[in-house]
Amino acid sequence: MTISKSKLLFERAKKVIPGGVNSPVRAFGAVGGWPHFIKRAKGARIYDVDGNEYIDYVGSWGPMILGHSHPRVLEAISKTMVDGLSFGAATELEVQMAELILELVPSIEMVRMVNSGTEAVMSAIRVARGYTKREKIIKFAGCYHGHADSMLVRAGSGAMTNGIPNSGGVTAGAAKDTLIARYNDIDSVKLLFEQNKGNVAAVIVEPVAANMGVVPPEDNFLGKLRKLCDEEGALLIFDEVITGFRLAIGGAQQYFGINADLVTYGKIIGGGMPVGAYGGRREIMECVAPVGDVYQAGTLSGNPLAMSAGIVTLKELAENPGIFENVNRLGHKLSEGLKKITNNTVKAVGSLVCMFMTKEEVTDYDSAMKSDTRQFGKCFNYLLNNGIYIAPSQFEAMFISNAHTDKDIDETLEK
Ligand code: KE4
Repeated sequence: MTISKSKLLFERAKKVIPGGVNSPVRAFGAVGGWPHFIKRAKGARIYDVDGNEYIDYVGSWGPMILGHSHPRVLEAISKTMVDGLSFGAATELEVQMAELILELVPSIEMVRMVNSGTEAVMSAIRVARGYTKREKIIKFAGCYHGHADSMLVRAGSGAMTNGIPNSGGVTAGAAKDTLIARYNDIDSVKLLFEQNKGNVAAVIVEPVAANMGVVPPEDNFLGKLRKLCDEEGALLIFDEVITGFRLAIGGAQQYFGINADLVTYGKIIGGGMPVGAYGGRREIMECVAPVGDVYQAGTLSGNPLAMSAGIVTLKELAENPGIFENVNRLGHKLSEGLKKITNNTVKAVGSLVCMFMTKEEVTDYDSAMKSDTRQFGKCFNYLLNNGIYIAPSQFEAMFISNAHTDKDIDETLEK
């Protein structure tokens, strides 16, 4: 396997981009070596600049549930682009996207498009505070909700991977209204509510924690959060940037049968283009400017090109419910196969899979942190050198797409 072009590109990149990457976890810092620069992708496979081919279990961190370069998505983009890329003005495509999301997710009565999951989360938090007139937000250690200041407190994903769960540059003032609970521990949430009586605007949760590895909710954790928020007059925010339109067409709300007050989206709803969204009940969303006084804006929000890619992605999923059965079945096949060949802890929910380098149970940040990240690095590089591309971090998920086949899973397990 030749990787000389990637190494040269990485040396060039480090001179002009911090760490040579536009998102930290891509730098392979946690696994050693250097990032393999990707040239193209098709279906479940990616190809680096040295011509190496990999079965791709990152899928751009979730968006590529249909597989890379899906013909219907490419066709939609090519048809839209000839009429212009972005106008900064209202377009029919934005209305179509909003109507489609409302059709697919009954709990949502209004939705606003933004350009990333981070924007969706920071906007939803602002709306929750504006609607409730309260200040505090409860999040969970190890959950990652993008890089807005107030969310970089005990954050997961790259923050956890790079050992900076509490980021530099985030002031005490920015973080003081963020309260940290333990995932799967409802008592830790109750305590925070008691200590901040009447001042918790919202609880934000990944319905399936997928940024500390994959950690499923247990013992009706989400149902208990729903009940507690109702009792305390706080909003429940499901951060479905990963789970949205992945676990089911209605996302985690459908999969677990629990409705949140606000939901954030990203990844899949852009079909690979930069798109985020947040939505919820009309009475809450009408707090958002220009109707209400909660300001949020964006130059490229709802731009036609991204909308066209997102719309056909959601339509493809809605018109082919067998996609969810297939990706969830393949996720089960992979996780059960991993359990047979290793006595490490393996967790999976639908098409999200993670093998932890620990034999102990993993239910939250502290137990996930017991994973042997050096061992993970060895596993990562062995797989990479054998044509399997997983996230360069123990604290991420393996994402399965509809382009993956049983043969891909068998090939992966045989490595
Ligand atoms: P973006 O701003 O990266 O589009 O979305 C932030 C975000 C919000 N909420 C959840 C649950 C997320 O998982 C994310 C982003 N996910 C990571 C991967 N775990 C993005 C990859 C990266 O940061 O490079």
